[in-house]
Amino acid sequence: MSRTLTERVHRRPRLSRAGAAVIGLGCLVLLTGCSEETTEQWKRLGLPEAASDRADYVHDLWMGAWIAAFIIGGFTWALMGWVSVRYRRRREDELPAQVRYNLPIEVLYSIAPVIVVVVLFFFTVQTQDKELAEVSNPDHEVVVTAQQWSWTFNYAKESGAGGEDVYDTGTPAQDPELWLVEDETVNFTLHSPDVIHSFWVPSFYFKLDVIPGLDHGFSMTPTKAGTFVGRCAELCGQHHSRMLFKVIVTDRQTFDEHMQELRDAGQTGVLRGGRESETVDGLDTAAGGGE
Ligand SMILES: [Cu+2]
Repeated sequence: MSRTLTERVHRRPRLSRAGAAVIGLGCLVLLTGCSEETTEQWKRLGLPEAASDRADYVHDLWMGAWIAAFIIGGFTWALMGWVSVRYRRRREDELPAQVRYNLPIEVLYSIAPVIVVVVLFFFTVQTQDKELAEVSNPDHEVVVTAQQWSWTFNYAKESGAGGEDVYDTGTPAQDPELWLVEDETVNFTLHSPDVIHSFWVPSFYFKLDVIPGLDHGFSMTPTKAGTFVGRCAELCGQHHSRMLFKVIVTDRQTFDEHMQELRDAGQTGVLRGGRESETVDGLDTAAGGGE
């Protein structure tokens, strides 16, 4: 003898008290763990606080993509929910009408994703063009060398005594610092002597691969003073995770003082990372290979 739907519903186990307590506790932890900073980050749907003049473009693309995803997702879930309720099996011994090959629905299924991709592609290309717009006469020229497994920064407009670059370099044990001036334009050229790395400062909302044999770059203006985290975003070898650097955005005078410190320390000339890729200070391991 078959059971009725009502009987089955009544036999379902209810949410246990222990289960409810765990969920309640989880919600409490989540809510109390939200500092103002975290709340603000939630409002940006996970983006960090912006520190570059180009950040707005990516912010808008990011938010737009999520809004589109929520609308499409909400519509799809609502449709699935409605269909499940509206066309559910109402009686144990009766199957709902089984329909297949609905041409208009098939066409909709095929065209809708293409439209979504085309719209996202259009806005992505627009954003990319604005992001990569070069500044013709930047205040700073920085050649960024990514080498296994650290970074070298050549300040090409800060001539030392011999008219050469001023540079700073790091090791996996000591993160190098990239100094910039707030509200002054900078043009980055990215260079790699070994494998593909990726130059990423999350607060700038920008990331660009550093490819051997291809010295390309981008321009931007830091808009917020402070210290920011930079890292390599391309798995580039054994110590990839230690390819960190600090970005220090400051005022012009402090920047000039720092450049003088580098000159005084003898850090002038062009350094493109070849030397560092042969020796890795601070690591108890033979260096040179990234495979
Ligand atoms: Cu790397």
